[in-house]
Amino acid sequence: MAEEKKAKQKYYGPADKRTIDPASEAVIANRCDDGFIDLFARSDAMYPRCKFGSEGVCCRVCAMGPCRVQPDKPGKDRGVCGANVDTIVARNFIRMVAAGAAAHSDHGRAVCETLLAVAKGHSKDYEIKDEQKAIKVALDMGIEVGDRPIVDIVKDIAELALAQYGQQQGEVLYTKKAPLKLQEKWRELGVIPRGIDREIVEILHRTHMGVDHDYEHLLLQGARAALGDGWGGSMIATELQDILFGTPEPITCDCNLGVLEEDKVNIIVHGHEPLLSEMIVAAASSEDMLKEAEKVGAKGISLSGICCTANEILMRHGVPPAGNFLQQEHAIMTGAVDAMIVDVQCIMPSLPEVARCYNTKVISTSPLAKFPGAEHIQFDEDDALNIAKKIVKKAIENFPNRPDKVFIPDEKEQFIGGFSHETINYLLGGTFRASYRPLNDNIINGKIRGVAGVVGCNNPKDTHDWGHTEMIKELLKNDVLVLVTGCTAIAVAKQGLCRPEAAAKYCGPGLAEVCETVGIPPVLHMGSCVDNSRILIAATAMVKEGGLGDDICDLPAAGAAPEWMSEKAISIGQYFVSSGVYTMFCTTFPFTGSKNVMEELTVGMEKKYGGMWDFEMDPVIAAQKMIQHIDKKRKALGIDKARERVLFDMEKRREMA
Ligand code: CUV
Ligand code: SF4
Repeated sequence: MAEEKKAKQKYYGPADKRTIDPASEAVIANRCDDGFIDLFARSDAMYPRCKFGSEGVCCRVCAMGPCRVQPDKPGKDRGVCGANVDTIVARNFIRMVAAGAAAHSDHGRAVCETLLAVAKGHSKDYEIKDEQKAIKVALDMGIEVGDRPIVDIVKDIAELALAQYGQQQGEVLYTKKAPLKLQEKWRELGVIPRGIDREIVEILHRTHMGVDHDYEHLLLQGARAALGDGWGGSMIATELQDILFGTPEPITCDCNLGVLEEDKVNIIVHGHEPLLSEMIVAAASSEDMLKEAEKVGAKGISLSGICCTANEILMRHGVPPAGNFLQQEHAIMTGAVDAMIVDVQCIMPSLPEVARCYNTKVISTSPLAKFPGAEHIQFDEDDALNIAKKIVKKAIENFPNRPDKVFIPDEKEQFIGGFSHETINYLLGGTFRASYRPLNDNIINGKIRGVAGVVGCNNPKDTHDWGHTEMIKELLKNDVLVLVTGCTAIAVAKQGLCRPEAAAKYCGPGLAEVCETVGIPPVLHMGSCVDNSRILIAATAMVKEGGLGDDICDLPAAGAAPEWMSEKAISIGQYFVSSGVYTMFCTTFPFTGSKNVMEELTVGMEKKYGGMWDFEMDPVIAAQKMIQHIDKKRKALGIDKARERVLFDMEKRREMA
């Protein structure tokens, strides 16, 4: 093991383990040695990692560089153009925001276009599944409802949502959903996004050689583009997907590689946009496809997912996730996958090569994304079901080509997913008087200490899933209710934390009591990465319910991404911070090379937005810092005493027992 990794190993997890997931561990042990190098080995091969890159002080914005700047070495403390570390780190930071916001927002755009086509009667295979949600969204957007036909309302929604992308002036519509006090802060700072695309483009302009060099000014633009993601592109994606595919409700499901079935055609969808995966769900359960499967000797078709597309179809159909980000190769390495269907984001280009050893077909589908070695069948919303069937048929035809060595691990774990903002509201308050009151009351009386949103990816520098699990267990033990999305959600669902029984096993007494009374797990799976917007809405609902201050930054709440890797995570982190959330990142933080930028991301941003970034390698210490922040907020609200009383009462009860 490289020296650098050795030095950091205690923060990355148990040194002898690649993963804490027994399913992945078994697959790795059993893997084909046919000349490909698995992702953990590839990660190790990258040590020592470039120190300049790791700290964010390498600039390759223009061809006078690359400039690797060393602030303490006179003569080397600036790039050729004179840019110092502050400028370079801030530029690198907001370029990550731009890429992340672009990815989420493009996802939202595709949803708008499909919804518009449905309203115009073009995309015959989709329908408006949730009319109630459509009406709610219309009201939010200020679109007239009256007794207009639903398709007309939906057409207006789709058009207005699409217009948010190209809007040049004014304010992105959904920012008006935020607490008033927060909107005021944003307005004063000039960070309300004018249009979703415009802010992303402006980042690229401002970070071009020789434009904006003031790190604080650059970071403000980063915040503006990130808000255009969280309260723009991502929120549009979530809200319009609910109209198109239904608002999620709690649903019980299995997850992990054990969901693959040896005697069935196994199809995995991997990527992000549910437009395709929804149709694959329909195609895979259609009569004609099942007949085709029978013809090749299969006992049916088994569909599962990887990454956020898994979360999308889990939330709405109970299709099981086969794994999270770091399991994409492992799924293929079982030899049991007949086709992996991919669209965009978080898909490793290694897949076709791994797939060759196991006769798996990798099929790319997005007009944006091709993978050397994969077959490309382009998806088209206007002929969605036919194309989905064509793709499913490819998987069926591949079933007889299974390799000799098929190895499906036994592990699968049951969990509950599907906690949209709407269902949390109903679960807590009841169908007739949906409300966050009981949640707020339980926070005020101290049974629940606070709420944490833990989200994000896996990173092979870490022992797979270890950071998520350690952090969340620490939070639960301290009575913090946890909301999860993305690969975190799949990680801890596999660990058994997303089932009601976890309350008694892992939670402090207060949180356990509340979860048991309501019948919910202590970790609520809220969906995919774009569904982090559901967390913003839930936080706003808590503020509006009353008793916990009048802004998101007053809430005893925190956010985290313990095993992050993608640029989307930086965009998410920034819109959380700019919305007032204390946001903790672990594993790595490639901005530490500038003291001033680090100061601005923490102290500076807390002054501006009430939320701040923090970075801590150790996930347990990170959790403790989140708890400290929650306690600080409880104290400011004057509800810290209530909690002491609760603890005292528990102690008394124990004494009596
Ligand atoms: Ni969009 S962004 S690895 S799939 S959470 Fe998973 Fe989530 Fe990160 Fe990617
Ligand atoms: Fe170097 Fe400046 Fe060009 Fe960056 S923009 S590569 S610091 S000369």
